[in-house]
Amino acid sequence: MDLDEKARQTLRQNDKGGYTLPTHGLYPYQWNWDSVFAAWGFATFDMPRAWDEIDTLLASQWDDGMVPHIIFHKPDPFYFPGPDVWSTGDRTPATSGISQPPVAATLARMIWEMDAPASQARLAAIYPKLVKWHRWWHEVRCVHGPAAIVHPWESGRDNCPDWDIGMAGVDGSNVGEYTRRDTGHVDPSMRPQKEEYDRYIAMVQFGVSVGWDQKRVTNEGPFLMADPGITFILLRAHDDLAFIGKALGHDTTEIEGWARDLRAALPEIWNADLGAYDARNLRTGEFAGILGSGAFLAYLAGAGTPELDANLMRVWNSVTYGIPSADPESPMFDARRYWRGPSWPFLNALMAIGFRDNGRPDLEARLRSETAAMIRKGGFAEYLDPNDATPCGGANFTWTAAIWLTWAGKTIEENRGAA
Ligand code: 2M8
Repeated sequence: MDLDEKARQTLRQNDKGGYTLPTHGLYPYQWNWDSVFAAWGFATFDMPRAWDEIDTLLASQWDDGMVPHIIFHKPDPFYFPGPDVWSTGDRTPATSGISQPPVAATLARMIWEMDAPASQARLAAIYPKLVKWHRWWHEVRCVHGPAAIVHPWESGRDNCPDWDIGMAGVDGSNVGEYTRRDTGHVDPSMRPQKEEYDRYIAMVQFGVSVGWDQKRVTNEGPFLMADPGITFILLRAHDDLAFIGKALGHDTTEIEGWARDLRAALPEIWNADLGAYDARNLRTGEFAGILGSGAFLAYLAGAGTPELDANLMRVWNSVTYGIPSADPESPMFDARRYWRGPSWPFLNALMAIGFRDNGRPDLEARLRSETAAMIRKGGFAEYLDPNDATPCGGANFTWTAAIWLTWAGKTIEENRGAA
C-alpha cells in the first residue's frame, strides 16, 4: 500500500466519529493540538470531516474561553491521569484543566485556503470561539508579556529540558500513590521519569485545590514559565486570526492589539548568552539556558535573527533527520526520550512554514525532504530518533500521518483544492 493510502487509513482507524485519537492505547482521548493536525490531514481527502474535528474540539471550550488540552469523551482506565484526577467540575464530556498550543487559527486558515469559498461558513462558525480562546491567552496567560504555561503539559513539549528549572521548584513528594499507564504502552526509556511524573501530578492537584480558577493557577501555582514555543505559535495565530476576521468582515482591532503586545514582549525571552530565545522561569527571572524547538518556532512568527539562524544551522547540521527538539551538544540531550531530543514531524512542519513564509524556501525544502525520508524509514511514529529515524513512542500516530498527507509527502501548495 502506498504511504498516502496508509496515512489516510491511519487517520480513519484513529477516528472515533467527530474526534480523532492521537493513537490507540497510549492516548485514548481527544488532545487539543493533535486534533487540529488531524483536521489538516482530513482536509486532504474529507473536508467536512476536517471541520467536524475542530468543531468537536471547540465544543468543549470553557466559559472563561480556555480550550482544554484533553477532552475525555469516553472513560478509559488505561490512561493516567484521567478525569477523576483532573476533577474540573461538572462537564460533559469531562476535560483536563490546562490548555495546549493554539495552532487552531493558523491551521484553520490553511484548511480554508485549500477549499475557499466552499469552507467559508464552517470558518465563520468557529471564528467567535477562536477569538474568545485567544482573548483568554492574552488576559490569563500573557499577563507577564510572553505566553506562560502553568504545567509542562500545557506547552505540548512535555518533558523538554526547557522546563527543568521550573520543575525543580515543584514539590512532588506528597502526591500519594498512583499507577502510571504510559509506561505500560511504550518503552519506559522513551518516557518521562517518575520524579517528573510526581511533579506533574502535584501541579494538577494545585489546580484542583483552587477549583481551576485559571487566574489563580497562573498567579499562585507552583510552576509558571514563559514558553517561547507557545509565544511564537500564538503570535502567528493572532496574525492568522486577524486575517480570517478581516476576510469575514469583522473589526480585528482587538486581535491586532494582542499581537502587538505579544511581539513587544519578545525581548523578555531573548537570552543574549545563548544567542537565542529561551524559556524563562517567571517566578525568578532565570533562563533555562537550552536551545531547542521552542526557539526555532520563532520563524513561524517572523521573529528570526541572524544569531538564531547560526544556532539553528549548527543544531540542524548535527543530525540527519529534521530539527531535533533539543540541542545535541547539550548534556540534557537524549535522542529517544520524548521531548528531550527526538525529531517530531509535525513540529518540523510548523518550523518549515516559518521558513517558507520568511523567504527561505530552500530551508523549507530541505526540512521537508529530511522529514519525508525519516517517515519513509521509521513510519508514522509519534516521534523519531533524529540520527537514524528509529521510530519512538506510539505507532500509527495521527499527527505524523496527517503531516505526511499535508506537507511531508506533498507541498502545501500541491494540496490546494485536493479534497
Ligand atoms: C503528549 O502529552 C500527554 C499529556 O498531555 C502525555 O504524555 O500523556 C505530548 O506529546 C503532547 O504534546 C501531545 O498532545 C499528547 C498526545 O499526542 O502526548
